[in-house]
Amino acid sequence: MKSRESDKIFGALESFRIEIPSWGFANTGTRFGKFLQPAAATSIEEKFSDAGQVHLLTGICPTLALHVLWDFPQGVTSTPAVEKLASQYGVQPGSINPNVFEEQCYKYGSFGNPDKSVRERALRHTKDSIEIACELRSRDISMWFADGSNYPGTANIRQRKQWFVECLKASHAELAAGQRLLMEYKPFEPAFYHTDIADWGMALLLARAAGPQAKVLVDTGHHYSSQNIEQIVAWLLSEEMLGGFHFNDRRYADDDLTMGSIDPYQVFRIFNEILYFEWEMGKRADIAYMIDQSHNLKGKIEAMIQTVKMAQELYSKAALLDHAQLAEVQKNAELVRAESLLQDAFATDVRPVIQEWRASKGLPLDPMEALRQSGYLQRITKDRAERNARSITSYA
Ligand SMILES: [Mn+2]
Repeated sequence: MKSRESDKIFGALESFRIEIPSWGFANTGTRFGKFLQPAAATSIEEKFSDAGQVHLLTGICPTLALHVLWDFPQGVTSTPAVEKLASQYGVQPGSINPNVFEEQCYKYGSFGNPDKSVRERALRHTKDSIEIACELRSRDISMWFADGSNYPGTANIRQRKQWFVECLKASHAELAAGQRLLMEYKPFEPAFYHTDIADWGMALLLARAAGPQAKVLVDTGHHYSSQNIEQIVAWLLSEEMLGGFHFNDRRYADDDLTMGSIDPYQVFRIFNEILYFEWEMGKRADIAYMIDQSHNLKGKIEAMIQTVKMAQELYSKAALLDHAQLAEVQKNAELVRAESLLQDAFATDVRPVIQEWRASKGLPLDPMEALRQSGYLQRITKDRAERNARSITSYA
């Protein structure tokens, strides 16, 4: 590889960071059941410890996304303990994820629930979550709603939209300066007739209604099959409304498979749109790159390192593209040359340069191998196996 290309990759890697989720280290499963893993994390301390390993070995995961219901059992009073764990394990609290979908009261929705007292409860939880974020100096509050309905005629869709606007405005009013409210969308599941925030257009309208610190979050698994996600990304960028990503891959629906495991070219095309935008505007796009995956079958820490490596490779490939040249051939409608620029960058093996970058940072050349050699997996398997085996789980 030419040194100019290596320089491009080094430049891109210098600032590329990706956030990992606390729930990615816990025992989770499908709706049919969980396969328990002996090394899974069952406490917030174990989640921080595992995330600390991923950051130690990759050097690019300094923050951990936290889930209010699962990681803050005592709400805001749990924050000093979380702060202590953050400094102990060298990973800072990242985005704060409220949970308004799990409790019994949310059977018919949260911000869209026809019962005012339930909407108020969901709003109170969101405000508490924002307070937690303030205490922890977390910037992003990441909102995902399971709200929707299963049968035609059972929900007043327009009324629910209005309730969402009201609750989101009230949530936005609690944000500190610099904080952001990220609005995630999803076409279906758990609701199977209508979902209140079903696509990027609805998320965009609601974000605009909520206030200037609200942006859209794109979860790559939350689209219909064959949807052109990079086009959505390009539109949100041009509207200055792209706040962040939840990366994962899919074959059928919201499968939460490992990023790039099914269609790495799609992730490359998304990164390309972002880097093309940044080149054209001469500034960085303010985007939170996050992973939203929780593996049921793969080893959790290994799966996370595999994902982070993949993200770094696909981002590096996109960074190779010569955007001045791309703009030129697009202008001249040189179709094959334009497409080939993408294909050539995608086909380039960037792994040797990434290894050089890791060496320059004193990081292990192969983080996966380093994990296997470290003895960490053996140690946590031994320490946690008994507790995990006792965790009984059943679908019905
Ligand atoms: Mn998500």
